[in-house]
Amino acid sequence: MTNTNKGVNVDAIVIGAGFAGLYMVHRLREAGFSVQAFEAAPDVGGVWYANRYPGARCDSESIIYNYTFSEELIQEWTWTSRFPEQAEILKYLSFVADRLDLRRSIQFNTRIAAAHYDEKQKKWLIYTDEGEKLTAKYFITGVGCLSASNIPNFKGLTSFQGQAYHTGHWPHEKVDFTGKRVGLIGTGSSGIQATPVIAQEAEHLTVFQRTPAYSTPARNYPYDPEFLKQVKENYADIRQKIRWSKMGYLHTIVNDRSALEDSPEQRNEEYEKIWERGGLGFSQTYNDLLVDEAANETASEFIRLKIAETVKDPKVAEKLQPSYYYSAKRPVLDTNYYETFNRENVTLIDVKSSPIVEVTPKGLKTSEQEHELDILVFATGYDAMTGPLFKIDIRGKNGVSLKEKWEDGTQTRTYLGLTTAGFPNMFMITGPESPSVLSNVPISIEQHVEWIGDCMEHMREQGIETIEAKVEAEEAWSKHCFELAQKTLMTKVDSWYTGANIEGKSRGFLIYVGGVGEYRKICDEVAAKNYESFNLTLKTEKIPLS
Ligand code: N01
Repeated sequence: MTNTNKGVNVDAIVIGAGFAGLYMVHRLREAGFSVQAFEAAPDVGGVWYANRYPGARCDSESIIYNYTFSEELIQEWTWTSRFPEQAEILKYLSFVADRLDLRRSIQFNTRIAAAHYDEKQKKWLIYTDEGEKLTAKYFITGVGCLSASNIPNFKGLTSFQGQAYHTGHWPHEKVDFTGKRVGLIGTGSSGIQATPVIAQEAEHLTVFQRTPAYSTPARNYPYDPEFLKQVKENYADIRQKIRWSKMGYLHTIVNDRSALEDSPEQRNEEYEKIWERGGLGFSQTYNDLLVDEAANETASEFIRLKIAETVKDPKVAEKLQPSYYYSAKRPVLDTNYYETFNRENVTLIDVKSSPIVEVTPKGLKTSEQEHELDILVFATGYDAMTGPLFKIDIRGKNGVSLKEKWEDGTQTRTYLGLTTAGFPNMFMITGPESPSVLSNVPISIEQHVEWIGDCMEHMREQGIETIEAKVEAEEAWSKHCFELAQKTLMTKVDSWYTGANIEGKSRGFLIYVGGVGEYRKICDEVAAKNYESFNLTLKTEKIPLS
């Protein structure tokens, strides 16, 4: 795990060694650029290195939750089940790092503290948290969209005498819940995956729920070898389909009509069919579930009835039923989540009606009572999209920080989610206002990495020294992103999509909802027009090209 390719002045510095950073390193090395990556963790994996909580598994199906750029990697790797668990994804990324010999370009256990653009040198000065300084022409972030964990600032937070963990920073050694009283705060994807697994082991599990989630069954199963053989034989076709799809998945809209066009009986039949199939396809049952309130209510009500049928205690069932628009927050998949509330050793506490008042040395106090706990699990999510970038002191032209630029309350943030005006030669892999987390993320990562690689090659060929988004192009993109999002129900519900989960965070909508295929087309057109929506300066003459 040592790095033998360390340089103080390289073409490109990449942050992160997850899906994004690994491919970026490979793409640039293949193109003959010198590249140095930094990773805070001791090994590759990114969020899959850190998210080791019980039950951690991806919601994207395994056969498409991988790189597609290399036929060799596709043929040499074999997934075991429909939804990959954390350990298997980590093993996959380690396999890729070995196979492509990537570790030699990555310095592990090193956090980048600051990245400052030097206008005189037209270079990025990069500072590690250990005081090391490097320079690079290009600065590329592959920091993940959901890597800056959020632990709410509860009164008495540090006073707890038991063990406390955030799902996103789970210890490597097994946490033993046997005979323990466990409290879990948060019922998003992480909390919902962890709950059934912890409940099986703990003496007692108390789930502290603020907003109930709509969860539909994952229905994981081991892959049939014959199916995998066919997948590998047909991967060129699969690759093409997912790269140009709406969300980077193989599943598409099941019924390309409004939910309201069907009779209640037909609708139930359709929902039932997709419910039985499992996976993320439920939100795709009809074409208007995310845009029409009445259509959405038919799906929401179907799930509420399923919860009511599953959970035996009607009072608990009622608390578990959400009332906002289904899928306006990130939809969740589960394995036996609702069933878990039928266990004797599981209690649900609604912290909307009895809020958490403080963390105490013995446990957690709500407005109604103190819950004594041995272990406290924070499944309280992330400062999404911008949070991981703000952890680094990134400064562009005139010393303006990214944080200052983005937190001034306006919508304008990025151009294509890849670049931002005032920060020349900086690229963000799956940055804010790109499809990122509203897609099968590795597919969006690949598209960004390839676009950035192509752009850098173009610059080298043309003798271009700097590239920087034009302000008007950025304004138009941010506006377009927000207008598209406003046509959906997603902007009408508080969630991490809108920044509402973090106290003081400016609201907006941080994801491009127009779809992976459409987005790819737009990015390709920008390149085909020789990046005319960017300000470009030539190496020698230092005059603007456009
Ligand atoms: O985080 P979340 P997550 N008091 O933000 C609650 C991806 N992911 O880690 O809804 C009490 O969804 C909060 O309540 P509320 C996926 O994209 C994928 O679960 O804000 N509760 C909520 O219930 C996912 O969407 C996978 O009212 C508080 C919970 O904490 C994203 O990561 C697996 C609180 C946070 O839920 C984030 O998921 C895991 C407070 N002060 C994650 N503050 C898979 O692919 C927050 N909460 C399977």
